[in-house]
Order: sequence, then structure tokens, then C-alpha cells
Amino acid sequence: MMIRLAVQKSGRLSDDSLTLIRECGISFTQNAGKLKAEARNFPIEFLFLRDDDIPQYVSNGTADLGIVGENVLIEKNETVDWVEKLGFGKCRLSIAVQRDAHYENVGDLNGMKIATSYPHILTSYLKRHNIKAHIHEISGSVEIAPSIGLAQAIFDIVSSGSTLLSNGLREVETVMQSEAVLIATPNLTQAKQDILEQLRFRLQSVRKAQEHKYILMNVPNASIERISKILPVLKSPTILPLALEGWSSLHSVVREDAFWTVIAQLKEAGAEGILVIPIERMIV
Ligand code: PRT
Ligand code: ZN
Repeated sequence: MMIRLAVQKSGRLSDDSLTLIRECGISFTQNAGKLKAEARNFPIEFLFLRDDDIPQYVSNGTADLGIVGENVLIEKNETVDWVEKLGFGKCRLSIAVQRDAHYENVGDLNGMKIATSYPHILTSYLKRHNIKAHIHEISGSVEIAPSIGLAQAIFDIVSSGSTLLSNGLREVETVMQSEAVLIATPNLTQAKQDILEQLRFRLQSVRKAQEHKYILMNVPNASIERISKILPVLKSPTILPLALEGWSSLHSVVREDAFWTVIAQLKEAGAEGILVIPIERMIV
């Protein structure tokens, strides 16, 4: 019994997808040009596909699982189960107009021609806002459409925004945020659900570890209580007495996103010699 996971063959999601799988302790060899690969130490095989095809393959059960951007998933509108967000491939889908075009609000899109590769998402956005615009569907290089007179606006993926900038475009509406997600075919057999659960357990411990840091510091005993309150993660910090009278070593875990704020508060509260260490796996 084996589960089959569809991942992007070569593109922006490929490396991060395969790295995450390897961090789950799953090893395999991807041979150039091969459509399939099988793991050596976990009941999983991989199908390498174009990202646009992944929702359909998962929906019809050719693949049990898939890793794909939410943007593609929503655009394709196939019936699949969302398993979890994976934290990479982050971007947004936005509407942009030419830098010096008149634009005050979404109503200004009325009557415009908008070029996009995401007609379905755009249609429902325009409908929600009661806008009548013309959608011009193109499959690539959407950002050049305004400069060649094909459209007055575009609706496309943005991440840093530098592509818009270098094409003389200005982002005016953010329609959705996107990241890579793990999806599953509806009605997985019990045996495959069991494999999926094992995989999710590993994915979550890898992701939690990436989101946290181990932190240790020296604190005056009088400040232990105050400092413990600054560190909200896990049950309680570990406190070990130092050889130096009146001081302890305090160990805990902090969230990466709260990191700099927490460090500032710790210093303020009297912590010294703060060390921060990456965590390899985290099981809570
Ligand atoms: O061949 P295949 O069909 O599989 O791949 P593809 O060419 O359709 O997709 P690919 O590999 O470009 O992107 C795969 C997925 O990565 C997308 O569906 C998104 O979910 C995600 N992603 C994340 C991005 C970006 N960031 C991104 N920046 N996809 C595309 N871009 C483009 C963007 O459109 C712009 O043209 O990259 C360019 C640079 O962006 P800026 O804003 O940083 O300049
Ligand atoms: Zn694609």
C-alpha cells in the first residue's frame, strides 16, 4: 500500500516541496525526465506534473495528494480536500494599472479590459464588487499587456512587486493571498488516510520547528517570574541554577515571528547572555 503525491515538476514550488518532504525524513531519487519516483523509506510515490494539472489529477484520484498554490487551486475549482497550508510559495493575486492611469477605487475598473491567466477568480471578484469589465485571458507574460495596448489593467501574481514596477504598473487591488497547500482526493481509503496521518504528523513537527527557536539566557533570580511571563510558548521554562549566586539559566522556546519583540522585552527585564538556537523537530 502506497500513497501517491503530485508535486510540481519544475517551477517555483518544486524545490520547496521536495525539501519539505526530505525534511520529513523521506528519501527518494528524482531522475531527470522521469514522471514518477518512489520513496525508499516511506510508503509514498511522487508524480511530477505541471502545477495547473495537479488539482484535476487529485480530484479524479489519479493522485491521492497534491502540493499546489491556492491561486491555482481556486482558479481550477476542482473538488478536493484541503489538508493544510505549507508556508511556502507565498504570493498575492492583485489588479494593477499603468502607473499614471487614473485610479481611485474599484469602481474605476468598470469598462476596462483586464488581462489575466486567472479568469475565474477575477470574474467572481468583479461580480462581488458589481463591476462590469472585459476579461482578456492570456497564459503568460500578462504584465506586458498594458504597454502593448492589449488591456488597461492586469490581474496577476505579485510577490516582491518588482515585475510590476519594471513594467510601469501600479498595484491597486489585492484580491487574494496565496501559499502552497497540501490537498487530498475526496474519499481516501482508510489505509491511505493512515499514511496521510503519518505524513501530516511529520510535516507539522517540521513546520513547528521552523516557526520556533530555542532560547536560553541568564537571569537574576528576582526577575525569573517576570521573564517567564514574556515567554508564552510550551508548558513552562526550564530553570537551572548558575554557579554564580543569585542567577539562573532559563531555557524556553519562542515563536520566530515574535522573536525581536520578545528579545527586546527580555533584555529590558534583565536577561543577559541570550542564546538562540534553531530547532530541528518539534513534537508537542
Ligand atoms: O510549468 P508550470 O505550469 O508547472 O509552472 P508555472 O509557470 O505555471 O508556475 P510557476 O512555477 O511560475 O509558479 C508556481 C506557483 O508559485 C504559482 O502558482 C504561485 O502559487 C507560486 N508563486 C509564488 C509565484 C510567485 N510567488 C511569483 N512571484 N508564481 C509566480 N510568480 C511570478 C509573478 O507572476 C511575477 O511575474 O513571478 C514574477 C516575479 O514576481 P515579483 O512580484 O517578485 O516581481
Ligand atoms: Zn502552471
